[in-house]
Amino acid sequence: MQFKLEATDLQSNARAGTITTDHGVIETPIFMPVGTVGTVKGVHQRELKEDINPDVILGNTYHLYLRPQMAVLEKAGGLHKFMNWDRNILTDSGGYQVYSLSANRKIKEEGVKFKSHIDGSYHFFTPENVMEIQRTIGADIIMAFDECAPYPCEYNYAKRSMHMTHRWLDRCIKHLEKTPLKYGYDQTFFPIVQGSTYKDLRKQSAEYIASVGAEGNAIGGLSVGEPAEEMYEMTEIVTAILPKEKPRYLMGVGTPINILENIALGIDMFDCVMPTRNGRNGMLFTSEGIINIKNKKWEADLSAIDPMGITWVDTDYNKAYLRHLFTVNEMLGRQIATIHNLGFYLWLVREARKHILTGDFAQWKNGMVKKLDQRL
Ligand code: PRF
Repeated sequence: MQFKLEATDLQSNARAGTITTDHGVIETPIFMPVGTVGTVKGVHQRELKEDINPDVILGNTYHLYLRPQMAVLEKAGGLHKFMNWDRNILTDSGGYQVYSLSANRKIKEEGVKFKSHIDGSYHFFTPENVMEIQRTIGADIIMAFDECAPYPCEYNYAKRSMHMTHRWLDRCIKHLEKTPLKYGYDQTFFPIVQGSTYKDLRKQSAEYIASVGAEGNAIGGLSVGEPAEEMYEMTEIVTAILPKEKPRYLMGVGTPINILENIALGIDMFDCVMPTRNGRNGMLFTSEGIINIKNKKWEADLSAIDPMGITWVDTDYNKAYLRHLFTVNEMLGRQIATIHNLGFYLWLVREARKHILTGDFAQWKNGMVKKLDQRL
């Protein structure tokens, strides 16, 4: 993997760059659509490519390990071939889903024993087997196995958890070194900063993560219920320490405003279920503000979904029609909303990139944040 820093904003820490892997170039800042279980829910790969056009999507170790399981992915030659996606994929390690999804889990130094949310069967994740699973899935960027501490979190728990995440990181690195690549293209490993909302822990974790010298770095444990100001404060502490010449990925963030504010703090990569999940529930992020399309207010409103027309669905369909599809519970409604929202998120980060390159990012961002906050 290669990261090239193209520009840094003068009034903020925003950066524009490119990440190049064996599956192509990723222009940063980037938003990565979430394709948890081998599909960006509700969107064909062809639509994803042609209409939304992201350079990279996300997959999930936890989900893919449970279904379709590794034997199938190995037989297919990896997730890219299995799902017919020839651009970049990043896989999360399961170090988050295992805490948020499994019915019960026991975290020990050795690893995490958990109960599948699908059939109740028991499984054990360790830093070692999670690296092997990610080799088999075959994503271009793979993540360390970490513990995402809950919020709020007692200082002593957060500290112990952070140190365990660091020890797990050492085990991930050691095991990866002796686990060969499977499919003839490279994989890049990103470690994850933790430390909850404690400044000293965040600083300590960022220093440790920076010291291992990985090709890119991630920040976890944020956007888990803490106020946005606290998240920004933690991002700022961590980005001051992580090396400038490597990409920085803020995991699971966030709203359009969260994304812009964190770009200003020096983050290059984001992912979040918000555009897809909230879209399926009728929440649209538009150039005019946030819309709940299920609201009666839109019953006879024949205006375009979003007059700015980022993707074709925005102007091919009107608000009343989309509301109707949601009212009668037709799946096309959820598909249209998903394409719209992903188109909007990708537009937003591309605009940010453009403004970083032209040098007026901070000004543009401040104007945009005001608009994004409106509810229609
Ligand atoms: N760790 C991992 N994945 C994550 C997170 C984390 O802390 C978060 C927190 N927002 C989202 N996804 N491995």
